[in-house]
Amino acid sequence: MQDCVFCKIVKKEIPAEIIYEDNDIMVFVDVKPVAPIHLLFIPKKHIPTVMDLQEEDAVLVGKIQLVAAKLARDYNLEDRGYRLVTNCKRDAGQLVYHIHYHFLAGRPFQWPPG
Ligand code: D5M
Repeated sequence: MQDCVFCKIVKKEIPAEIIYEDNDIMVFVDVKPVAPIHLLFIPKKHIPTVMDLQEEDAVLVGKIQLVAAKLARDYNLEDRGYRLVTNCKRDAGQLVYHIHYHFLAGRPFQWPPG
């Protein structure tokens, strides 16, 4: 999508600190980190929100979960763990309308979130 900042990162039109990339997904460092490790997992395909996911995207979403767990091991988070969250639309605070999962780690997180 032409005006989507994350599509521009996928196309390498704007820079990002890319941590992982394959045919379907990309992982890069969030520019406004709220944790010592704050990565964004995105599908390369432009999908505005998780409510726009189709049946055919099930494998894609599962893959994001699996790559997150793999990267967690790479970051030696076996003991401490991590949080993987997605904000869907206004009340959740979604600012970028291209699905992204925040991977947060390196400090304890509260529940429920604010
Ligand atoms: O979170 C959107 C997130 O996207 C927010 O944490 C900042 C991040 N962001 C925005 N632009 C960029 C670029 N260009 N690189 C890296 N990270 C970026 P939301 O869940 O929509 O509120």
